[in-house]
Amino acid sequence: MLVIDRIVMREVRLPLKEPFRISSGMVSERRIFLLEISDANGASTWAECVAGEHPNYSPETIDTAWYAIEQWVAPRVLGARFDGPESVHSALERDFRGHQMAKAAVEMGCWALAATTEGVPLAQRLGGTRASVATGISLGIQKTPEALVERAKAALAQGYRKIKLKIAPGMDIAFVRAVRQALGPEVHLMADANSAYRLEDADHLSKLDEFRLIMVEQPLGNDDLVRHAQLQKRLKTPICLDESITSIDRAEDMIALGSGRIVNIKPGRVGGYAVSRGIHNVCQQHGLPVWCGGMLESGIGRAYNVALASLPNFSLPGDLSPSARYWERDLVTPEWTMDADGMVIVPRSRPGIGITVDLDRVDALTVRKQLIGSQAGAMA
Ligand code: OSB
Ligand code: MG
Repeated sequence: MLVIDRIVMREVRLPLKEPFRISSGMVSERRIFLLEISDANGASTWAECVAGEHPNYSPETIDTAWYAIEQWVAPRVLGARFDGPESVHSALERDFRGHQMAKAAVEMGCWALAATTEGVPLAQRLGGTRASVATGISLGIQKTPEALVERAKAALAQGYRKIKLKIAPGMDIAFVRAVRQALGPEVHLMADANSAYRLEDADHLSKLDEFRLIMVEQPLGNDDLVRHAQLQKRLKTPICLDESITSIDRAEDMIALGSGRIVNIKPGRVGGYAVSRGIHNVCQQHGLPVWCGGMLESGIGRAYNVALASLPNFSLPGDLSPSARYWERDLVTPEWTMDADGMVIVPRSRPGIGITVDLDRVDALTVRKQLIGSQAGAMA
């Protein structure tokens, strides 16, 4: 039995070591949305909502997610009696459209809280089977191909198993060519366009085929499937969908239409773990690999992604870079690290998310805080 008694929401500001640019926007400081979710017995867990500052990746933002959790998500779960975290998703979907990242933060927190109270690691509670997960890096758009080559070489030297290059019109073919030439034919390279192209660009995008990328991620519209299917017919390079896959149904539609051959699963984008596992299973049944994407999470969100990536069909390296790739100092101890073979260890030694939150640091960085649920009166 799972009964949530209290949710504390916080916003923490964390500057990135260097600005991260994608085709649809740039971020230099992350507004990190953290939650502490507690049950009536005082057990609690930390969770993270991955929504960004601007609605340039998905329609949600940290501010809409804050409002959605306060107004609709928290009231649905507080005091409700769930037989387990498996039931939280359907309770949040009933007559409640959208707001996947807001829902996911609380739903995933419920899985972690269940793992904590049951005394098992989160990865095990989800059905994860891997002891460690392979990691790739997502490199933001750089000013010149040379600058991108420098970063890609450094990433390769660090052991990353996959190198993803952000592309946009005018910053694509020459950039990918330069990196392929510098790193050689064997390195697992891919490109992510974040919806920057149109189907009319199919001939242009087919120029990427000569670089033998392992995939091209989300070239067309953020909610498109039909045009991606047409594009896939004209590309040798497999299409991977990110933005377009927001539910199990959309993953099934992608497979039925042939809109892509790989899915980037971000649990925040799809509403949490129940749907992530569902998409994982559907893809597995159809022989399609999946991998775990990232949203520039703090070490708290990273714990949730690493646990998910330990499921068997996460067979391609995820965007699961270690703490030092993003931050001078993370919010957790120990910080997330990667070994020289690009592997991140899945925490298995203690119940729940498996890392400790540095509360002094979180307190020092908190710019807003709101308590919902029991003892709400004590906050004022
Ligand atoms: O498209 O995968 C994406 C970051 C923000 C928004 C969208 C994307 C990304 C990344 C970052 O690629 C991956 C990471 O967290 O390292
Ligand atoms: Mg992407």
